[in-house]
Amino acid sequence: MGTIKACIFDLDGVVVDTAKYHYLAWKRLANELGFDFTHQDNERLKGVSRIDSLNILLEIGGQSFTPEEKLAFAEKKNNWYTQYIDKMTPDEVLPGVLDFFEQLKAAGIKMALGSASKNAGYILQKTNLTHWFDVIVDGTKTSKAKPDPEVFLLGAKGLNISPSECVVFEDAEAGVEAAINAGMFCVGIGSPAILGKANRVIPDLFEMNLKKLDF
Ligand code: B16
Ligand code: MG
Repeated sequence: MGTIKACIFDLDGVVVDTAKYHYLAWKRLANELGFDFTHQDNERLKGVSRIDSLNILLEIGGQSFTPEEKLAFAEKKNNWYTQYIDKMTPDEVLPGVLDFFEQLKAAGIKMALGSASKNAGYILQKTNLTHWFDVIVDGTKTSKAKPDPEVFLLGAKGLNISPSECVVFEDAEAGVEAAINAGMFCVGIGSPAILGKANRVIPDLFEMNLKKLDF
């Protein structure tokens, strides 16, 4: 591809590992409803919105509730989840992230966040990452969930950079599809078996640097 002018980062699974806190909070809800929720089940929730995650969880437990009851469960889970976020520190930024961010800043490459999470602003604040981003698009600003490209297109628009000049870093299958649907180059973070639709797959941002960005 041509010159890259911007990098757009997913949050959970790319910059920080909040999936473990989502897991603990969803598991607590499942247990309260009388069924188990495994790590394998949790894989299905990565990159998926809060309410869609709840629907998957209830499907796993074989239970159904009214929309009002579901909203109350989602809120309950979020309260438990944010109690974990309250305790987060800058030490929880994943390996290689800050080095790569520094390189991007020095090279004048713009940076945006493209996350499904409504808690993204709070997580960035707790981990001291807010200042790195020129634009922050999170679950409070989008109306369509990944794999819809909305979150990443809003990021490019906010940066005033064409989608074809953006690279997205994503750990979830739905997120990779969203990036490709946005017409962006996508680097998958994690396993090639799950992220096969990405243009490239690496295990973590520790494996990324400015030179490798020359796709
Ligand atoms: P919240 P990302 C996503 O974040 C998580 O991967 C997903 O598990 C979660 O359900 C979703 O955010 C919504 O999060 O309940 O905090 O609004 O990977 O898009 O940064
Ligand atoms: Mg993610």
